[in-house]
Amino acid sequence: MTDLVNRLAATKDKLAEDSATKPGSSKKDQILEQENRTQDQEPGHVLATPTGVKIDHTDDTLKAGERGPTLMEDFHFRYSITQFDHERIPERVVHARGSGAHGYFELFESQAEFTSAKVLNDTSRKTPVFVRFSTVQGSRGSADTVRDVRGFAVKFYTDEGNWDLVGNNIPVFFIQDAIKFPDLVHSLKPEPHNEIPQGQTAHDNFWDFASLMPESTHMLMWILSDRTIPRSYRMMQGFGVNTYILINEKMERHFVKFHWKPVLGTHSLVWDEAQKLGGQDPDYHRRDLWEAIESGNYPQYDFGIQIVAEKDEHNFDFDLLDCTKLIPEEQVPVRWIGRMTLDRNPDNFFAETEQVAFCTQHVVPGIGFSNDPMLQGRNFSYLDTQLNRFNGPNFNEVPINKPICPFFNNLRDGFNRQRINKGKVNYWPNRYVNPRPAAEEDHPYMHFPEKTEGLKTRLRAPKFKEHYKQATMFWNSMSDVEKDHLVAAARFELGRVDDLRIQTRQVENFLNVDHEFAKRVADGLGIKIPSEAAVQNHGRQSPALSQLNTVFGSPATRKVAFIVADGYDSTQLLELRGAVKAAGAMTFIIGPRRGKIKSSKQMENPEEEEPEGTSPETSDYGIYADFSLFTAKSTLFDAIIVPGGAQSINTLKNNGEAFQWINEAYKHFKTIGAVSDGVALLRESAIPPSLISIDEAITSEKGVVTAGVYSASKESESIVGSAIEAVKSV
Ligand code: HDD
Repeated sequence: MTDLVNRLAATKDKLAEDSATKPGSSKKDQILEQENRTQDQEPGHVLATPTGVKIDHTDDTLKAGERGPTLMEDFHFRYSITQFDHERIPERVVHARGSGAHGYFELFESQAEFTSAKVLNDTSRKTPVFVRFSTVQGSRGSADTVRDVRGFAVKFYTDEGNWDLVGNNIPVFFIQDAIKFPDLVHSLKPEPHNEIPQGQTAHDNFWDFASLMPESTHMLMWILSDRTIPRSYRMMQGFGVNTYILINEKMERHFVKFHWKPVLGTHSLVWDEAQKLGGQDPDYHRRDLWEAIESGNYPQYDFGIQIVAEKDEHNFDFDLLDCTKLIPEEQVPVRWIGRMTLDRNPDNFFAETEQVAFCTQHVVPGIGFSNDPMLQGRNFSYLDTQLNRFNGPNFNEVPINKPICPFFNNLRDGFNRQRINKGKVNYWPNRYVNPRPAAEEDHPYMHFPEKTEGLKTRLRAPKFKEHYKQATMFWNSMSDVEKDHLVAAARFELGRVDDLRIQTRQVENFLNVDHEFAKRVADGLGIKIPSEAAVQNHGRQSPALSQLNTVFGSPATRKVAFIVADGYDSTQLLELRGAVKAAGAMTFIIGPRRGKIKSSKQMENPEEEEPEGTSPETSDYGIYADFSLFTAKSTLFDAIIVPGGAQSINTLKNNGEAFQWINEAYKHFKTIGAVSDGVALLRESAIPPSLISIDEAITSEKGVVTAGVYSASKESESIVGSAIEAVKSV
């Protein structure tokens, strides 16, 4: 890892130099620029119809007299309404709710040994990418923070064609064979009779199906873990899930699993927080991604591969073709070989994020498919679904989907064809020998010439039939707090199931994972289970599965809220805020109202005018609140800090919202800092008094940091420590 960081630093300058000439975001931009990208907001444009006819009046329809009927002749009106009536395309049948970003991929270590794909063997390239993160269950307008799998789909615009890596933030899947996908999705979507519930799997149909499908057990453990309530799209892992293959120049094959790992670490919300955020800010993840990129805090993910040589294919106690299983990292380490940076927000949500069309079958020479029956089925489904979404096969011509490399073929026409093919022939062979089939030096796509034979059958291979060992390994690998969360999630999900038969069957399935787990879930549901375990826990663990083994200790991009009212101590606020900012966190001022909050200095000398030109960043007269205690809640922040100032604290003591902020932040394991009089406010909150010291700075286990006596620098260090704690506590 350190190696990777060093190499990153070394290549950073080089990449900056190269970006003007090498393929990179700029290349995709140039192509998009040539397409129909318009700067609608630039001054000087004249209103016109889609046929280019200028229009001088757009506020009234054309009528026969002031009070007369509207005339069919009004083509401007008809174009306006027709376009509007047709604005929507069908939302995705799953993963309808999503957010996208542009960026680039850099490779640090050539993988030529395994693959002929230039994107994975030429370290001088900087490949443009577009990423779409999503939830699965909810519709396009559903909330971001629901308990759900997150999609992590990446389109690489390589010089050898587009490569789509369509993954999730969980490395395994519910089912083993694509033929079960429609059943799975029907079961998890809102129920068919009343379209309830939205954005949740906590309902009878999902658990009915899941409890009848033991192969889903491993995935269910992940679903019930904190993975399904990520803190941010910037703080979640990504996995290709299916086993793919890499093919090298010698036409040798290796099996491969793809990984993404966020540089900021893998972090989650707590359930109560996630539920509240669903109402307080349904766009929580979308906004977080957008704002991070706008403020230059570009999300980054390391890219890794797990490689299995063909000769080792059968050396595992699971089948490599079974996507309900992962390859434990302790068995086959992940080789971290590159990094993706997301550095640009889309200009237009519909044109880019909505119209981006991912297909697992979009691979480039050197990358191929294993016989994983899910992957094979997906290769059919994604093209089919895009045909439905785009009303035909020309979706690859939409700017966001268009390859950046030149390409020619005899595919023609169809709805909304953009390309104007010149020339007399549209078939092969033809008298112009054009476009000719690629020669070897053109590096064409070669399907791996795998020998296959067998009887036609609907049977599954023997190792596919074992469903519990890895579910047990997942449970064993969780820390105590993660186990608590998992049990609570199971109690919640199954607790929303009305049919006792379903609850019972699912708990009986959990008995195959671990007796203690099943018992704890059963206790929460009031279900009896055998006192003895039917199946012995094998005790195996994979430490890489626990989120406690992720990156901690960096407050970078974390959101810290300062709560103040008129009469706050500006010296304390400015020092603390400066220290928190310097540590890389983002700071926000929260007051009883928006607008200017006056400092104690200004309150004491109300007549004294603030000198002209004083920066709001440094003013000791007052500060502007970004939110009021009413318009935002502690759920939106990672840590809160209460500076002193007698009058400010007295006002806050009479404000119920202020206590809600503090109490909820405490309940959600967030860091809470207070200095001088601020400590008195905490004393009246629900935080146990034993965690609050009025004398000196302490950092308690629960992340409450207080300093009753404020002396600059010493305490601000502790408070910055508290911001760092904020990262640790979520
Ligand atoms: Fe899928 C969308 C990920 C199994 C059929 N899937 C979709 C998206 C992601 C995944 C991230 C959203 C892409 C975007 O942002 O536009 N899907 C997965 C993973 C799977 C998986 C990781 C398990 C290995 N999917 C899967 C199966 C099938 C599909 C087995 C069908 C046989 N998936 C689709 C789809 C979607 C889709 C219906 C809906 C919209 C779209 O494709 O473009 O075709």
